Amino acid sequence: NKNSLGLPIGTTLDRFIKKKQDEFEFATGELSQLLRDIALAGKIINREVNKSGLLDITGAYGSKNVQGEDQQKLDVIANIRFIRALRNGGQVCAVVSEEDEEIVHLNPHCRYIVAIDPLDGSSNIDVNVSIGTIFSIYRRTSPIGGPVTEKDILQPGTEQVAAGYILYGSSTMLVYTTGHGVNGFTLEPSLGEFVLSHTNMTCPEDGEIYSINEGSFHQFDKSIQDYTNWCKDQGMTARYIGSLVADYHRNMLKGGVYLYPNTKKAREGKLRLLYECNALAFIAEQAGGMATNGSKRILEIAPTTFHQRTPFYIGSKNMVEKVVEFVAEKAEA
Ligand code: P6P
Repeated sequence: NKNSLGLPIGTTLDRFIKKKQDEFEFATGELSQLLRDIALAGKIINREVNKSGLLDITGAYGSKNVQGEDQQKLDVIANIRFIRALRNGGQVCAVVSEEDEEIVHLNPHCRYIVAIDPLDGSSNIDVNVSIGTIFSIYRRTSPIGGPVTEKDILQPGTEQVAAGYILYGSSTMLVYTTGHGVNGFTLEPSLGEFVLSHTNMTCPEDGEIYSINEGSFHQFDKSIQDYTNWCKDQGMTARYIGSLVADYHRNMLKGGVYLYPNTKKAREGKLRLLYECNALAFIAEQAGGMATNGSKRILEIAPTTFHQRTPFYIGSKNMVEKVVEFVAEKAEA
């Protein structure tokens, strides 16, 4: 089936981007080039991920990232590769990354900001479970040529010009949106090309899958405990891979809801607003789904710090609305 651009399944990412550029006047093609740069880095990481068991690049790197988590070697390699690809691609003025406490300044004469989690779910690498890259793209608000400011970085999710993820799973997929729907590309390894495989992706309004770490049940607010029990009473299916991109992608395709609530241990939740939640929230909404922190649309949260966390409920619209119902009841109670 063809998507709204009349491009058949199997079209390469390059041709798709070129066609979109013609269709949506992507200005000077800078964003197109940036998307290509990200896809290139994704192919390189894919190669590393697929060999990680053989090249002794699994296991902890001996250093800790800003989150205080042991950095897996592949985390560090992915961060280096993505930042190098963005630097060489020549479209990006600054990057905020899960792996770097401070902003990485690239070319001050460029207009795009990238927020990225180079390799999310890296604790899954050693046990060969799917992992993912998550990215958001913004236009800077400060004048080109000048220094990149905190204000450039701390933009709400509504200001994203593009967002996407790469899922290194049973196949490697790039899924992204520029605000005109969501399309999925599967890597054809023998060609080294991402080819269009999922056009105009939509998230079913309802579903039977709920994804939450029930090991933390006793740390949840009562409203989330009640919601989790309600899911069981409905006979829903529990699926939790423990890798955000993989859990999100399955729920978007099949219908479902992913919850990472605030807990006694993670008072603000665990997931990061700038380079995890905003990108998936943009994609979810473009696919007809929904993403909230329990009381507010994720995309409308005004960021105050680079690495801030947020409670995160995302997926099928009607299911997320049900979570909000339970959370709101708590608020009224
Ligand atoms: P927990 C992986 O570390 C991650 O950031 C996400 O990919 C995943 O959904 C979540 O944390 C899992 O966290 O606390 O359930 O192990």
